[in-house]
Amino acid sequence: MTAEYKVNGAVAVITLTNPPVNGLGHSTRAGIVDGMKKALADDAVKAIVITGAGKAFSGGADIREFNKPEAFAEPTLHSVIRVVESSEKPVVAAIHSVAMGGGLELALGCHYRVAVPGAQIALPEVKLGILPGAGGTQRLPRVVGLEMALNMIVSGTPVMSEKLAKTKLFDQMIDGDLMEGAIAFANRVADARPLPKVRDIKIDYPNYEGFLQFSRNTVKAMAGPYPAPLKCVEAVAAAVTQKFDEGIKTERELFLELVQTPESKSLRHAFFAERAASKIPDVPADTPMREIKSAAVIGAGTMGGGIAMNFANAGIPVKILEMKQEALDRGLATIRKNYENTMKKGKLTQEKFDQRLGLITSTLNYEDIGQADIVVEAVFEEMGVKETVFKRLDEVMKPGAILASNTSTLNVDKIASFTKRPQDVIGLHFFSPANVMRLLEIVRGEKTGKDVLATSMALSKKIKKVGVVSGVCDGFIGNRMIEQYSRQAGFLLEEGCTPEQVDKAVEKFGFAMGPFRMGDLAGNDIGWAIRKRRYVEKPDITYSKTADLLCEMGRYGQKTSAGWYDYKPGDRKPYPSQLVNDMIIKHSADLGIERRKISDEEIVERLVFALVNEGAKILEEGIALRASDIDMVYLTGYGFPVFRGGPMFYADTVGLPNVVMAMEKYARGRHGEAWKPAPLLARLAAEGKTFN
Ligand code: 3H9
Repeated sequence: MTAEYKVNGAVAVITLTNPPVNGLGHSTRAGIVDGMKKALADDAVKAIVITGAGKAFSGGADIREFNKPEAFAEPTLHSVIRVVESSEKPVVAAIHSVAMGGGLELALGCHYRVAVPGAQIALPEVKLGILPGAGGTQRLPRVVGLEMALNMIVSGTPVMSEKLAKTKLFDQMIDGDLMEGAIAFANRVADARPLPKVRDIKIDYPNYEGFLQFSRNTVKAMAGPYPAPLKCVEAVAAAVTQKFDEGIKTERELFLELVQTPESKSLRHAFFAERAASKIPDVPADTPMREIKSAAVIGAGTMGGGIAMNFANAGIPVKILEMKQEALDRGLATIRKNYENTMKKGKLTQEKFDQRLGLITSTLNYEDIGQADIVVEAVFEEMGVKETVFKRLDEVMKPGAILASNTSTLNVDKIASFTKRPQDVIGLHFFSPANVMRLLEIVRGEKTGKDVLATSMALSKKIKKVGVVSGVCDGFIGNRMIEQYSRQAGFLLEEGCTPEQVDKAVEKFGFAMGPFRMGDLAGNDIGWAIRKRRYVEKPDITYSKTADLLCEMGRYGQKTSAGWYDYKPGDRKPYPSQLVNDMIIKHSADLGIERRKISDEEIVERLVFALVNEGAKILEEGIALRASDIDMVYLTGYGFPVFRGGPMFYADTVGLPNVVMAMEKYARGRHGEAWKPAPLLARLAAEGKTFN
């Protein structure tokens, strides 16, 4: 059992011992009940304290048990809370670090709660697409009030314990040693009777109907495709409109409804995928790491500037190197402006602004960056340019420095071969805008040292990115897949779609942005340069020529105020372009294609299944370690809808045989060769299996 029982004078202490965060899995639940039984049977015990070992009071239900029979095995969390609440001896929750979800619900079932300042208090279930299912929606409003509870439950955001010190949630804040304080408190209340129960507190909120209606309207407008937030409001409403036991029943019904929704399954998948991504099978957690106390960035362009901001935001001093003073000044001015904008939005204090800018210095001289622990190159995407830079870095960087390239497509092994220390070279592929996007593709070269990989992984966490490891291939995980998606988008134009129709269909599916709006934002000339390279290197790959024709018209996107769409000066809103649509129609005619009406369903299937098929190849080749890593790349770097869990998870939900069937249908159309199912996909579909 993962709970420990000890007696300290007249006080029994039950300590949850289920690392990493004392999730309330079956063996922990059983351990609590066991401890309660011992304490109740021991006449010398007058009061009971429940606490958590290590870095949490409790992070809530053990999410590793979700979808497993243990989750529903007795004692359930409900039963545990019933035992605690109905105990004849007072039970005190001693809270530190984290009390979340089921952990907070357990504490709310105790007669008293004491806490240290700085503990994170939350009911974050909504973030997993569910709601608190062990009484949280009924008990929290009774102690912190209707409004505060509703906010906490609908947003899932943690509140620091000291902010709740004056509410009925806590009976005492403890400044010194928590256990000493908790045991002293327990001794003090040992004889107090009757024992207070949160369930007996009356919620006092005149005109609660008006407030609840207002909340329903606001939450409905903000929830988008997610069903959980509105159900949270319904559950909290039951705390005011129904008797306690009825409210618990309502909460239970809503909880069970939500657990089954595809949105919740996707959110839970994303939660695990994010944590799984940091695990590299042959790089154990105890791999020695290099110290990163300073950084350098080569290139003060959009990418270089964004990367430098990441280091500064994490408190790591960073030096930016450029070739010309002009470029350096421009880059630094952009960084300053970005921080100023954040400050204007109230998200950065003047002090932090000064501190961050103070951490960013600049130079025109390679010798000045030699002592940095890590250098990230963000120069022009061309092997010759990379060669010059890496040869120079090899000369100036101190031994043991990590040499990283921000390349988005080029061969990292080749880049490493320009140095005499390939073990120190790694790809760190940031996504634009680099100071905002959460994804960091960590490209492991053939000779990359395990310590360099482990350090890069830890660094990604430090700079608040989701690091996903990719092997070396053209485009790595994300861009190699997006190429297939973009190819289909181009073919759709030739066959009958407009850019607007494709974008709308994909955005309705949930993508943050369709492929053509995305192209205009990123710059259509980037894809053009890549295709020109492909025409030489891989002449048998076919692309629609529409994108080349667009670039030949000088329509590179927002930066030229014209791309797939028209733009007005100073306005990022896309307006459908007659000129572009005429170009597309003429191109279809030149190819002898009779344009047809294409359904949104076909658009989405062709774009998303093209991602899935390439993802399957990437997985089989070992470029990605696991299907969920591919999902993470798309959720955090490419705006794939989180409520669909990522392309591979989505394919699993659609059913792989159905995906293959759709592909066979498209294989009978134009460019049918693109639709040959990847061997792994075909095999899993035939065996009735899934990617994840
Ligand atoms: C619930 O309670 C339902 C009930 O209402 C109803 C029941 C009937 N269980 O995030 P980190 C692991 S729903 C098991 O990197 P941090 C995590 O996988 C639950 N494991 O650390 C990782 O493992 P590994 C509601 C969990 O310090 C390790 O802990 N609760 C759980 O940045 C470290 O995680 C939540 O939604 C868990 N509940 O943040 C809480 N939580 O090292 C979600 C985490 O092997 N959790 N792990 O990769 C969090 O928000 C953060 O993890 C937390 C720690 C703040 C706790």
